[in-house]
Amino acid sequence: MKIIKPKSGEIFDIELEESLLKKNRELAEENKKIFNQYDIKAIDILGSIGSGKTTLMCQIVKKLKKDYRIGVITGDLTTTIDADLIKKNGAQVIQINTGKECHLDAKLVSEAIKNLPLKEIDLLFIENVGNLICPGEFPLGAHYRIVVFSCTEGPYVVIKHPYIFKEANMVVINKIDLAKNMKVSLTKLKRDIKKIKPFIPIIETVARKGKGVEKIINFLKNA
Ligand SMILES: Nc1nc2c(ncn2[C@@H]2O[C@H](COP(=O)(O)OP(=O)(O)O)[C@@H](O)[C@H]2O)c(=O)[nH]1
Ligand SMILES: [Mg+2]
Repeated sequence: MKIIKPKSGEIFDIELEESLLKKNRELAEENKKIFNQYDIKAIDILGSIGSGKTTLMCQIVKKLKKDYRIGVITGDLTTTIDADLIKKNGAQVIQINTGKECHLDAKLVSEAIKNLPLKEIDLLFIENVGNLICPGEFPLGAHYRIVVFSCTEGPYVVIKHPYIFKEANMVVINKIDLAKNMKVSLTKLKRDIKKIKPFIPIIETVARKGKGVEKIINFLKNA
């Protein structure tokens, strides 16, 4: 089959993109310095729309809030649905509405952290806009990156998005309660992930019921 792949210089905005990515990386480093200065552990949560990021966040906040002061930055195009849900569970939340942008960037996060009481936060979660492609190239300054995908995204979600998995520190396979219905093999999905990143921790969850959330928490406590 004929496959068209652009060569270097054949994509219109390549130069613009390179300087933009460089600037973003610099700002991400600035953000990380601020997190370190305030002794905050920052964790990026990435995944498609509906994969279960917010549900997981709520479960994690519920379980950790007695021991840690938690901040959350939620990215969404226009709504505050996720922010409202997470706030109810007991975290300090800042919403970023990106409008038409399909991902957060380090500049937006640097604005958000100006509005958080950093001295009163131990753990900061950053839920990105639902997307498995664009956020990959935009580090935000977090120390760890968790990629969440769900069984309802079908059997090819990993092999179709290799780059996002390369940059991850942990992968969560959510909605395993629906794996059989979706005719998705967890063994195959895990094999696909290990081919991209052999030693990455993989945690299976049913976020809606809190199943598997303890394992994520243990990883974070030991990270
Ligand atoms: N069956 C099932 N549904 C889930 C699970 N986790 C989340 N959901 C549902 O999936 C939908 C999208 O979840 P949400 O956390 O908003 O996804 P996000 O867009 O990644 O933040 C909601 O209706 C959740 O209740 C799960 O483990 N199993
Ligand atoms: Mg969400």
